[in-house]
Amino acid sequence: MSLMKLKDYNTDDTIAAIATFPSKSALGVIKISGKKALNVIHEIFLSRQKKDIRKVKTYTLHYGWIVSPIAHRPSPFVPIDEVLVSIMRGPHSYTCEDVVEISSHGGLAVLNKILGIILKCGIRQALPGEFTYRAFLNGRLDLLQAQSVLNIVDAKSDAALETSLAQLRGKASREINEIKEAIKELFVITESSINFPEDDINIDIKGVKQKMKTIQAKIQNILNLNHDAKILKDGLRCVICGKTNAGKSTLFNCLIREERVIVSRVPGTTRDVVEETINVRGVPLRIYDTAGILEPKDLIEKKAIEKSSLALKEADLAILVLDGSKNLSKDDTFLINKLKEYLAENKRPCDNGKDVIIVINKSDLKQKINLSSIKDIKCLKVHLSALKGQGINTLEEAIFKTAYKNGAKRKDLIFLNNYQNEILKKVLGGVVSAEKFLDSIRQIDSANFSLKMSLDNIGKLTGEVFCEELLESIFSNFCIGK
Ligand SMILES: Nc1nc2c(ncn2[C@@H]2O[C@H](COP(=O)(O)OP(=O)(O)OP(=O)(O)O)[C@@H](O)[C@H]2O)c(=O)[nH]1
Ligand SMILES: [Mg+2]
Repeated sequence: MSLMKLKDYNTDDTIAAIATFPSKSALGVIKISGKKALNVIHEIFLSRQKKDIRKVKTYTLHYGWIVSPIAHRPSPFVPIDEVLVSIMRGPHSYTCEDVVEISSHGGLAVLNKILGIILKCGIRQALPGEFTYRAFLNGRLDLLQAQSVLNIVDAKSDAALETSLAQLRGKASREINEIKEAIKELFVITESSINFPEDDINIDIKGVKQKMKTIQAKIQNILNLNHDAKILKDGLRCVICGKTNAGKSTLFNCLIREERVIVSRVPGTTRDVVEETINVRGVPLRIYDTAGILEPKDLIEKKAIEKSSLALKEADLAILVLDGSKNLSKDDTFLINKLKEYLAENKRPCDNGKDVIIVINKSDLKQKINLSSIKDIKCLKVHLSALKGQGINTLEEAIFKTAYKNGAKRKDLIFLNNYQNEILKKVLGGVVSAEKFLDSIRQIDSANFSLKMSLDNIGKLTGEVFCEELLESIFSNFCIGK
């Protein structure tokens, strides 16, 4: 989809678009919005009851024919299609402008012909998301609600739909606004102290810091909710990694309940990264089997390592498979250290990084593995036998717990796009720094500045602060006609 530029969304124009999927279907809908909407429909519509469509009441439905514009109309007229026209006058319409919807027969030819006639009357074809953009500009929706409109159209499951509808009804907006008000209150407190000499500053630092902690927790909660919502929408990318012969492919087959990939005693069996999508207790899991080779002997192995590393890098969840019947090798240690690095990165404030589960496989054999070096890794550890299928339930439970940080209560989830998520992390970052600055009263102006940045960023989320990139990131992903 092409990325639209905001400057192309000229709000003075009247716009029109086919709103339904233009293919063989019973009905099709064309929408027109803007100042000229009623005049245009007057030009091209013949009401069966000979009404002047410009004068009818709002929220009314009219039967008749689409015909050539008055100036070019042959007599007797030639109908282009038999239609129903609905009239919704601004400001009580989707865009808050005058809106006309034409319900015609479905099908590419009919819809294109009607749209063509409308465009001939000096109306512009709408750009992606332009109707919703106008609804936003005219104050009917805020940006979080606009994003939810996109998610409703995109929803592929009941759960995703339920979440998006809650957001459209303003759930996320209310939470973000509460956070904004709380930050504003602290901003005002710090602002009032900036120009005073240190000794005269009389604010309850402990109380303010406590409030900052509460705000941080609330923002982190929204980031977590978005993390879960993303999983619900796009699935969780889960990579099985581990040295050769650890039993990755056996585990992969076991989880997908199919002999999908080759398993063998020969080290280096798997070369290509293989992907399957499964459902683990309601978690849509995109699961990847990877190669265990770490030192390439030829070009193919080199490629295999590259592909596996990339898959691991992009994963939301890494399952490290260790062979419990053997001592840890240097390959195991290499991978353990790599995952430790990932987990350390997660500790940065506001990060929703990679999760890790460690599987100690081959529990049906005598166990020789020394677990002391993984004792301090904070993640779930599961003993199982992929060969016998013993312990797979425990692993599935661990996947569910790790995936849904909030237990996947659908109606509580919040969908943000990547750009919104990044901005919310900046809001959090600002409050975290402000709190640190307050360790010293001398730095109260820095704390105040950090809060100002947080306020600016949260304003971008609600749409009060203009942010072109954010608007484009939302509206350019819409389809034309919405
Ligand atoms: N006893 C026992 N053997 C297992 C278990 N899981 C895997 N194996 C055996 O271990 C060997 C290697 O298994 P794979 O699943 O191919 O191992 P892999 O990690 O995919 O290996 P590469 O693809 O070479 O990286 C095979 O002979 C499997 O049958 C297990 O739980 N118990
Ligand atoms: Mg394999």
